[in-house]
Amino acid sequence: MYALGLDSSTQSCSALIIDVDSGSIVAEASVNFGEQLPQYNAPSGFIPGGENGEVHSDPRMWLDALEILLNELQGQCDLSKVRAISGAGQQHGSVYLNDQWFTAIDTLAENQTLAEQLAPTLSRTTSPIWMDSSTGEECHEMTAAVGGEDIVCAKSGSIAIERFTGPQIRRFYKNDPAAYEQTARIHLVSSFLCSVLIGADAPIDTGDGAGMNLVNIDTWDWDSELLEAAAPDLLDKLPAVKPGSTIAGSLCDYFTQQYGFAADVPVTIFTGDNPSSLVGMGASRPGKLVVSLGTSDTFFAAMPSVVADPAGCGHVFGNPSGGSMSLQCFVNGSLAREAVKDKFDYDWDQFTQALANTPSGNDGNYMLPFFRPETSPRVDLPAPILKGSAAFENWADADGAVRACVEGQFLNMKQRTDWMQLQPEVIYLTGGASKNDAIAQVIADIFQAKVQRLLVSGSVGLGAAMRAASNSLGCDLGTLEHRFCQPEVGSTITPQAGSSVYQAAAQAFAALL
Ligand code: ADP
Ligand code: XUL
Repeated sequence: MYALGLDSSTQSCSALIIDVDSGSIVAEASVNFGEQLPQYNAPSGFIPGGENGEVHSDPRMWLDALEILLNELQGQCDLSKVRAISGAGQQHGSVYLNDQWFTAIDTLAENQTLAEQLAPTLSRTTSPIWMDSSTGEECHEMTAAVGGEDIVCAKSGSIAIERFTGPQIRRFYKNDPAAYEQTARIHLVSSFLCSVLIGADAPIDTGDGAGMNLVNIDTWDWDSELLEAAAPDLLDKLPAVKPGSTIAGSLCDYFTQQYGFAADVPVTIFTGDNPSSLVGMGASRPGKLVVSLGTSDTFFAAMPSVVADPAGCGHVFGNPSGGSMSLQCFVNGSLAREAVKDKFDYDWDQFTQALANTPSGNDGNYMLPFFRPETSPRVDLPAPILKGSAAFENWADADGAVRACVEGQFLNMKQRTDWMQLQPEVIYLTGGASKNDAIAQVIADIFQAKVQRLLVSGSVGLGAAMRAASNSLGCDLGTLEHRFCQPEVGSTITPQAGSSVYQAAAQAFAALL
């Protein structure tokens, strides 16, 4: 039995098909928007040159990509063996549709492409995506309307954020009230594509829905005050919010006839790329955390209970396999580690050696390692702050500075994520810096937990395929994780420093902050 997982992301649309019995991946394909669909003028997946922070994409491009992708998959395997489908989309992006949408989606004809048939249903020709930062004013207005940041955060799991869909909808309503009026349905990228597959209007899941500043995380349904703060009559324009285990419908005739799928294949409701990745990394139950050490560092985990960050730095989304998940971004990440490395003209080997040359706790030398404005915590320093020996404070202790940067980053990560009330059994590391065992050791010591490197490629699509298999094929998610999400052999790092070593450092760091 095969399950198909789709991933419509910023720069590409990819898919993979898993054979749930043998635990193998039977087909994999990806369509790069910029390269394969140059007619949409989006070399990196969005239309360049947007003004005032606007970043938009053409939703027809996502539809064309889906068709190219399915064509490619059809060449790789027998699509009639696919018995379950789900998918994920880049979060926050929104698609605006008029009242023709409901009929058009139900009557897709094979002699025309999806983009051709659905173009007349767009009430806004382009879609704002997550990179759009044009809505600062609308964030302030929504926050003021409901009574402050704390209230928005407690209700929706995040303070009002520029890229989130609620403020984006408000801006559209303010700038083009007539087009807003003509809008009968607003979908996320995920629910839009799910609708297309089932040939009917699909719900939004709690994972992607929570990225809108409109869903209440206690009821997991639309919050009337937030809706009112965003735009008039918004409830009528939104689909229902449903848990990730919901079957949205079955694959419509357009796809069975065009691409050779079997009839009546169940399609699980789509989710956002980050919630899907939680599943694809094998971390969908509490106790496992994922730390991605990329340009920025990102921390996400299934949560034991639903709480919002009282400091307003983190985000709470629905967990597609039940409950909730947290996501928190640390902007300085690799950028700060590189800044220290480059300051002393070190390469990564010398950086790693510096960690080996210095003791845990760094002899009482501490750093607030923020080289650029940070979101966790929300600070904007002119330069990092150093406290310790005179040489250290004057940037004359290269190895001490390297350790202080890395220790400062993960002491900060631990303190800023305390609100999630997690008890980590294992921390899965991914991203470019995860190959550095010396950094992984600091993480293991500070969190006092085992650290393992994950061999992930395509965790978003994999998570979608696993969700489909678990919801429609009766597969146990734990068994699927065991088959598809194994950490790299020999990558386990256990804590070496005793739990007391970082107690003084944690206090000193908090005081410095
Ligand atoms: P993104 O997906 O955000 O583009 P990656 O996950 O590819 O980023 O990570 C890239 C980063 O990994 C680089 O910016 C670099 O700072 C970091 N990196 C690469 N090699 C090492 C290493 N050996 N030790 C620490 N960091 C490293
Ligand atoms: C999360 C976010 C991005 C997008 C695109 O809040 O904005 O991660 O989901 O990947």
